[in-house]
Amino acid sequence: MADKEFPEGFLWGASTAAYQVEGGIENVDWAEAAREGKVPEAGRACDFYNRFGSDFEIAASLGMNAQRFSIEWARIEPEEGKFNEREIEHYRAVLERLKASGVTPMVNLWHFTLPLWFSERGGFLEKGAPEIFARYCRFVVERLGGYADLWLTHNEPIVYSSKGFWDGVWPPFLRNPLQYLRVIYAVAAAHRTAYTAMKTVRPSIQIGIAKHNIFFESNSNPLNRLLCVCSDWFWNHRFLRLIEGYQDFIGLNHYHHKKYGATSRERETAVRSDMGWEIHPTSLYHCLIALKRYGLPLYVSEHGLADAADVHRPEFIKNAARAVHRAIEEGAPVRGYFHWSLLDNYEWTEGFTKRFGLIEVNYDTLERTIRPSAYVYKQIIERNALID
Ligand code: IFM
Repeated sequence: MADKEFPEGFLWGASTAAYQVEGGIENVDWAEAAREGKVPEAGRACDFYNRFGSDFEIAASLGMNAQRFSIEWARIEPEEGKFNEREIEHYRAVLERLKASGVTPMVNLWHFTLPLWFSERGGFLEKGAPEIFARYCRFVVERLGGYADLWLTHNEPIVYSSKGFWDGVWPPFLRNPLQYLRVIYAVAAAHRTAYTAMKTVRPSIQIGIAKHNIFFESNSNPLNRLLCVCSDWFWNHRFLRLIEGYQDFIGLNHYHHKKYGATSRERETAVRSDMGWEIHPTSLYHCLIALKRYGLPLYVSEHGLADAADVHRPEFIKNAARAVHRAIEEGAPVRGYFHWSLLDNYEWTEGFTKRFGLIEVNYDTLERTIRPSAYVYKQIIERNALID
């Protein structure tokens, strides 16, 4: 790899998730919670379900050679055990579209939202959940496995359990430490069962999860050091250990830096996104290096920020490329980078108020406008190299 260049064939893309962009998904736990007034409505979202073709064209005009998207489980299996071939055809069209323009897909099978019939039975805490989830994954791979090599079963399992079972702000709105731990183990079991089922159908596909990891640091105080080590172990590595032997690559979703014992000056001077999250220029690099220990190919499956004014995103993207490049130089087998997100979208409890997109969406007209930062990304992609 020459000085500033990335390896040949490096994947550059963006990520989306079905419920956040597609629109018209009503038979999931989140839609039910919205009807009950507990979370904002997603409604027609970005209408990506109908506009994926033109959105992918914009992505291609920016030079992207990869896209990560998710399949909505409730579309494929609207009732338990009853599969909807028409929706399979929809996702086949999505994959055909990518294939026609030579774009590599990364397909995610579950991104937070559960079919209502499954959540009403207890979701992943239901006995038999691993088999139910694996049956769905297997069905999709039977039908669509020939279109993609890279598959994710789950997105951010620890975030899912923390928000839904500890903080109680996402469905099923519980605050129960025991259930919180149980669901983590249950989701890991579901992944293992799905992995085996998917590999049986198509041994050649590569399967991983998208793991949300945080860069933890501490000052020299021994208590803070201990907190840092424990947080790192539990948040970043416990789940990956639970699925060891059942993953062919690791997807890293990265957004946060946490320093135990940060000074008030450090806290006050930190640059923050519209979510109030600190923008740390090297945290991505540290998280990638920490994943070297697994000896698996790595993809940055999400990395981005809410920045409606697009003031921080250009430098954020340049720093992301620097972080990935440095990690590769130091031996981390990073194969691709997917920015979160391709489009502005539904940001869960924040509704449509936070803007993560390389492409701005006008929610009244659904018009798309490419943000200036997307052209910075385009330069990096076209040169397959750092730009300064
Ligand atoms: O929007 C989310 C996404 O669904 C999962 N990862 C983090 C993003 C930003 O919060």
